[in-house]
Amino acid sequence: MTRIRRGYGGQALSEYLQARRAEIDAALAHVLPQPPECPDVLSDAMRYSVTAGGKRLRPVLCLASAEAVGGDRAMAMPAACAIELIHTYSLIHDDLPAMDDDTMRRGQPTLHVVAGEGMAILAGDGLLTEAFALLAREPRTADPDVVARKLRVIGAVAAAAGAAGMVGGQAIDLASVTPDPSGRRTPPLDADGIRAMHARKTGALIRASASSGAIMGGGHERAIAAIDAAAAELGLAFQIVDDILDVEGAPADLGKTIGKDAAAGKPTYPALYGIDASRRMAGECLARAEAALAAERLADSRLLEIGRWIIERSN
Ligand code: GRG
Repeated sequence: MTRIRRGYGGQALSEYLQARRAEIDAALAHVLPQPPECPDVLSDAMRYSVTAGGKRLRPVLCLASAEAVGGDRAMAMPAACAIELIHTYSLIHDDLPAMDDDTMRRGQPTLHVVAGEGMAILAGDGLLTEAFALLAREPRTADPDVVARKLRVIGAVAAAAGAAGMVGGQAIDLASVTPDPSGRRTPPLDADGIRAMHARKTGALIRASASSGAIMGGGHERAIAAIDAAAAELGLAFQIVDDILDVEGAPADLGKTIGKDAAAGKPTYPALYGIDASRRMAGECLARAEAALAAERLADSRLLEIGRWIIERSN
């Protein structure tokens, strides 16, 4: 039975998520490049993956962070969309035969299966680049304060998505399971190495989602730092739960193949600590996130409810 919680502002989280996802989907449809500026074939490929589904966790977190600091979520919508474009690019490239070689994602055949590898690579490249064009362009205003916030967000998102963040984490992951062309392998990752790899690969963009929302919402520095710290914990909880779902999840809920981590010999939280301890660790992340938010009187916001959803989700 679905649990209905009447949370912050009297609205259940499920209703809040539904409303935010509808806004995000409408905004995404608007920002995706279209013909004649963009070739039809590329436009179709980008749209296929962006509209294939997905929880929209990162953009929801971005908008909720703007609201948590008392800001206008419309100010954060371009950042929310840009981050979802970057996330979608990362999934497209991660699914390629040269990386995870997955044929299902978000309940649909992966882009390289329907459009070919070359087009999938280009669609990912296009989404990444469009994301930064969008961050630079919107919100359209000459207000120097908003322009300064936009520049700060561009820097934060670039750092989170790039070599020191998601791309770097993916490189560590790839090297840990694949020998290089001369057959050399990197030493297996230990528990600290795995945590650091995930902090880059999935945690950095989740953190940037929340901190960008807080920045665009006009939050003060201590609030931005508290939201950033809480999101770092939520990012780790997200990854732990992702690993658990790869063991125990239902493929129909997840919309992708499960059991691939274990089959590839990847070190995961359940493999290292067992399922029960992994669940406990995810709960501890949420408690630390709550402490970080409470210190700045931000615990009474949607952010903690979103944290609970991250832990309780089935997809
Ligand atoms: C290719 C540069 C590059 C990076 C890829 C994020 C990533 C790095 C790979 C994804 C592989 C993966 C399944 C990681 C586990 C965590 C994760 C990002 C899951 C997918 O995110 P969700 O669950 O997906 O938010 P939806 O579809 O709901 O948006």
